[in-house]
Amino acid sequence: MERTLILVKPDGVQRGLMGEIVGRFERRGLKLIGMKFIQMDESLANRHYAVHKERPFFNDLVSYITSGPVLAMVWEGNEAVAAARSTIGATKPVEAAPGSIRGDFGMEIGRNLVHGSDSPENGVKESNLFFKPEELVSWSRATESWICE
Ligand code: IDP
Ligand code: MG
Repeated sequence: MERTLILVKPDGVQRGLMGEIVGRFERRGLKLIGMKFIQMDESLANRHYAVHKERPFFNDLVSYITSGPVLAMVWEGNEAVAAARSTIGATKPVEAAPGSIRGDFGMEIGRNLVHGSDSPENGVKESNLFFKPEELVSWSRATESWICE
């Protein structure tokens, strides 16, 4: 079972797209195990985007992600990382497939609405960066056998 950390970034929150975005993961069949609405500070942003530290867009990225509240979530499922990334779409919204979140709502890479972990290892690491163990909920979904054989 994999976990992925999903963020509705500040542009998604400001544009009133939280419900739309949550609904897409929910309808896909991923299972929500944690959710909180937070203002990221610079220290959390630096840790979350540490792999991008040397990139020319790093400072803009930190400003963007800390510019307003984000909706942070952990979603669980078989191959949850790949499933979430295909629901999110390509990093550059103009190249993202129509039907994906970025392909339906985005125009620019610096306003691409959503974050999703890029590997199962990072799914666990990033979930632990945003959530304490007691903030994640273990629950049985009544529809489970209709989503997974
Ligand atoms: P991902 O979000 O699709 O995994 P990454 O390559 O991990 O994409 O980049 C992290 C975030 O950094 C992107 O979602 C985007 O917000 C931002 N970013 C990536 N490349 C650029 C760029 O060339 N210019 C501006 N922002 C960028
Ligand atoms: Mg990434």
